[in-house]
Amino acid sequence: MTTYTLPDLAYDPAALEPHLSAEIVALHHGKHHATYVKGANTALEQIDDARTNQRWGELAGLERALAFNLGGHILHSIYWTNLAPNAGGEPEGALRTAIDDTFAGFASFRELFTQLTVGVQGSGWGILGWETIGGRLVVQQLGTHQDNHLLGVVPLLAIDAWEHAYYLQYRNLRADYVTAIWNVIDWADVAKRFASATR
Ligand code: MN3
Repeated sequence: MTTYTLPDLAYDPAALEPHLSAEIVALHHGKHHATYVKGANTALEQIDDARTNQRWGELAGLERALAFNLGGHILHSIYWTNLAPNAGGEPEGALRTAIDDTFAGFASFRELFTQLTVGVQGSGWGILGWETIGGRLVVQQLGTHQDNHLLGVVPLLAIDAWEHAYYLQYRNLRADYVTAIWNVIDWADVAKRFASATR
């Protein structure tokens, strides 16, 4: 059975300052993300155990736990690699063209994605993804890690809007966090994911 492990950060926790504090990055990665990794492994073990012992009544709850925890692991794995020191700016190449075509330009996309992420009700995520059936870019506003998820969408850019992602630095001002995060988005990583999704 696959055992998930917490991926290392590709940068020092302080590397995203001043946009994201070292304390937030260290806690968010080392505690929050790690908890989802553990939860995903536990849910898989428990589903296996339920199968072995035919405890079918547990399945609905275990599937919910798997979707939440594995969703959390996947999203955070993307989030950390979507961010980088000395990043920001604007996408280029085929990704830029697709964003321009789909959202009437980068500035228009940026406004949409900002409003979408700031406007998450409670805990959730803002996502730019590739919808594989229609072959188009879509944005998604996820509740927790999986509610509202559009099936078949490959996430390209995933921004965490849970309070733990910003509260220690930005308090209640989620909009200030989302505004700051544009300075550390690594468009080369997003473009790499786009190329892979559309290949
Ligand atoms: Mn988080």
